[in-house]
Amino acid sequence: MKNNIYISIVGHSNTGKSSLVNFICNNYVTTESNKPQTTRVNLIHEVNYKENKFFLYDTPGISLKNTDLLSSAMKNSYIKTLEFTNFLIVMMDVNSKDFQYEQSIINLAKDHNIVIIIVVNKIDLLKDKNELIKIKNKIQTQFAHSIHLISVKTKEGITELLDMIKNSSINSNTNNASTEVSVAQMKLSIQEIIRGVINDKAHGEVPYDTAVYVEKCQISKALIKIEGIIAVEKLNQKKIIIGKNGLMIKEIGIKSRSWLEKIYNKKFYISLEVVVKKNWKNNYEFLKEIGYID
Ligand SMILES: Nc1nc2c(ncn2[C@@H]2O[C@H](COP(=O)(O)OP(=O)(O)OP(=O)(O)O)[C@@H](O)[C@H]2O)c(=O)[nH]1
Ligand SMILES: [Mg+2]
Repeated sequence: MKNNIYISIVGHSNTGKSSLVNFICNNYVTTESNKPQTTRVNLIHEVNYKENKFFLYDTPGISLKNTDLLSSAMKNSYIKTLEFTNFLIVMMDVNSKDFQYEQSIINLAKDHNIVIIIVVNKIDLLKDKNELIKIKNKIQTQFAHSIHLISVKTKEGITELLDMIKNSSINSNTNNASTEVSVAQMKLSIQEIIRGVINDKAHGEVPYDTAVYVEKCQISKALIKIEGIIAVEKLNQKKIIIGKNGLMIKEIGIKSRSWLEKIYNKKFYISLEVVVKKNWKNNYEFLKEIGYID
């Protein structure tokens, strides 16, 4: 029987959490970009790894820049995963200097039965490899947990990390959460995948001002039918997303369909409508509907 292992990945924005999850899933399942605050909601990904089933939770990282309701909901959303996760990957990058936020996460996790692993990403950025040992020693003075150095870019250290999780999972309690990825979770993932495609295509403030809401999701054996809304803040953003003669929105639909079909291994039918929804980031009801707030 397969062992179900829950792994939650937390840490500052831009440290590479989604990149790591992407790499592990070997799919384009999470939104990745240079813009911080890309991930807005906890997203679950299911992967088989050497006789185990890993449930990976990609969580939003904090960035102190924004003060809207959406940002404050994002700031704490990782806490929900502490209830049932077996492993907590606290992600930082080689240039991290202040560990206060990471310490506060670990303090919260202490009350739960969770194995904590500090993962330092982006070691490829170091020109002098002798620096690695110094960095590891410095971080080790701050934390009593094991520290793993990785680079998602060059793939260094990732197999070792996954093997370590697999090997130490034998004694962990793995029966806390449901083993089914729910329709609600699936809707969230679909929303974020479509948002990822928009991020790739649009620039400037459009990605941050855009939300995707799956209004209807009909699942049958071979087909998933999606009716979605793309909400933006301003009329000119709506025009950008629709594009000249509707070309952009068409491309967004095609690209999203191709990712989704690859990930879920089913046919997708997607219809998208763009609406201007002013100040949606502070609209409690809308954030709730979209799944950004419980
Ligand atoms: N050089 C280098 N860049 C990386 C590495 N891993 C990720 N990145 C880059 O770091 C940036 C942020 O990566 P994300 O995976 O979106 O970061 P995140 O932690 O999910 O960010 P939030 O969702 O905002 O919390 C992207 O531009 C990645 O390409 C790495 O190993 N080396
Ligand atoms: Mg992310």
